[in-house]
Amino acid sequence: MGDAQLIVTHFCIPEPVTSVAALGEGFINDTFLVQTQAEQQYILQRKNRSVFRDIPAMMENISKVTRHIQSEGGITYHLIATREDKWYHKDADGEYWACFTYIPDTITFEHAQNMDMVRAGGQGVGLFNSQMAGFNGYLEDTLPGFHNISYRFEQFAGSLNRARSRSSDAPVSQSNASMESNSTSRLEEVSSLVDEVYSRKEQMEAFWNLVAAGTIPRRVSHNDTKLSNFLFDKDLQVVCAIDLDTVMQTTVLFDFGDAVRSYANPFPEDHPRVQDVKMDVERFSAFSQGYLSKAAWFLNEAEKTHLAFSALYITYEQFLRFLMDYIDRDTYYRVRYPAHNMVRARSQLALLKSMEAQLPAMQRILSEIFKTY
Ligand code: GN1
Ligand code: MG
Repeated sequence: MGDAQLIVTHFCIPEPVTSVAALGEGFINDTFLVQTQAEQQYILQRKNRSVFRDIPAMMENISKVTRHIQSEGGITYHLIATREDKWYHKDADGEYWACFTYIPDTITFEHAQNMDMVRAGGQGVGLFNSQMAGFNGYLEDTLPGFHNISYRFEQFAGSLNRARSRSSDAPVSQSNASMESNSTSRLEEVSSLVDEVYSRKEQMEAFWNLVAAGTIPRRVSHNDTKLSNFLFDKDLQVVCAIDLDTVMQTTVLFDFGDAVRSYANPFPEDHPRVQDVKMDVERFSAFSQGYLSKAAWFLNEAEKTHLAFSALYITYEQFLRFLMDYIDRDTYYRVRYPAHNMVRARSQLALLKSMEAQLPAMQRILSEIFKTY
């Protein structure tokens, strides 16, 4: 905390700062709320260096996107420059920090409370995609392969190999032996989940190939549109997208799909009772209505055709990533208890299975909505 108090002085905040306090529990970054003598508050964030390998490029992307939204008359946060006129401050430990305005009178949620909020969420994601549809600048690919499933398969194979070699190369020393047995049992424990990953491999690669070939066009997308990355007002209307760390030129289908993963499930992404977890068609319908009310105008035929499947793709990818991190002994996502990543993986798999069973219904709902445009 002392750190953050000192760091904040590097940014050109016009009002005198009165306090800097930790805020929320992000999976990736560390976030602080900065209060000042005036009403305006700010967010100070230590960006995660092991996730984001090129933070200056990431901040440049964020600055382009926020300026574009402002030029469209939309609401977004404003980046605060440092005294050296940069969008980030690099501290003595090599850690990167960024600062931006806090948008007042807003709330975030972990999951949707009711159907109106689901529809509003759809409008929010659609609005972000639509505001950026006319952007003709260039964004850096700051997380190469982020939603590229072929890349995730390579990572996954690496993680399985590491876990296997940890057990076969097990050194004899007592302390190491107990560590190894722990990782072997993690892999054994999830062997049926590993099979679930591979049984869908070709299908998922086929979708990615459409993106790689440009059949599904590249556009500016948020790439992390879960519910908690949007601000709501007191009437439960979406104010704007936040957490723009992952903005890149991929496909808006990833934004639609990731949001469906989060809005259409009545439970949080780590809900442990998998029998409760499902893709609720009513929620899917409300979300899609909201999304398409803002985004239908710019989607091409290929995007419309593959919209429903994008939800399966992203849910599958998330299942794979949580499972991989469990096998890797929790090196990426912050966990609250030892089995957390496995619980998350199982929960996402249950959601995926529910989507698979309802894919024809999802497609019917979307075609009905398209008819109204
Ligand atoms: C991470 O940063 P945060 O917590 O909004 C992750 C997303 C996952 C999400 C799952 C850069 O998002 O890809 O979908 O957790 N972000 C990164 O909750 O890996
Ligand atoms: Mg976030």
